[in-house]
Amino acid sequence: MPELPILYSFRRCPYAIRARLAIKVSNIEVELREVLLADKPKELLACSPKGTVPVLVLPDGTVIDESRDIMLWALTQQDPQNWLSSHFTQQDEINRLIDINDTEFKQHLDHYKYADRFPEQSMESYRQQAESFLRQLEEKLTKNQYLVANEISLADIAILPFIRQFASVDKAWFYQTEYKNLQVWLDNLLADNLFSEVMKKCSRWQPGDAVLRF
Ligand SMILES: N[C@@H](CCC(=O)N[C@@H](CS)C(=O)NCC(=O)O)C(=O)O
Repeated sequence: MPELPILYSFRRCPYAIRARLAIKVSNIEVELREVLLADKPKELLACSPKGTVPVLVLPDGTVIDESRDIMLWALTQQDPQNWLSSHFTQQDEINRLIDINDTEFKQHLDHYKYADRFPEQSMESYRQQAESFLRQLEEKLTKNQYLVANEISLADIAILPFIRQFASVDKAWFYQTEYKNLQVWLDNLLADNLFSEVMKKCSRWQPGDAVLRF
């Protein structure tokens, strides 16, 4: 039996969710190791001392410890739904959107979600700052069904878990906003079986456990 790549993951982490989505759609089998962020296994830290998830360890020992790189690794090998291959000409726009998501928007999201830890400003003020990204996405979705085209691209998948997290902070607020296309986009992507598959619960990995194929 060939050795599988190992994916250290945390179920609810948005970065890990996007990595799992790309791995799952690529049909590449990996061993899934669910970790607790508060008690990371030494095996994970030995491969990637920065201690974030997701981390993918290939059978040849190569370590990929950034979620975007894991997505690209998976889709470069197998891309049956053309998340990468249909969108080469939109690469700059895709990267730009993911960059904004991972920097500015992620910061506003954290402030909004954990507003009690950042009392310098109100929750509403953090939410308003995050809205500038929502407006950009909404504008994109008035032109196409997905962010850069009428088919899913890497941008949709990389950004989806963060918008999901944002919407969950106050669902009633999110679903009464004018971001109607964004609401439909989110609902459609979350309703896909692929999303349910990558969100299945699994117990925390311990050394010596049987391999959990994902
Ligand atoms: N740039 C990294 C960020 C990953 C990240 O920050 N993951 C969080 C969990 S959502 C983490 O592992 N934080 C470390 C901790 O909480 O100890 C990536 O894209 O993979």
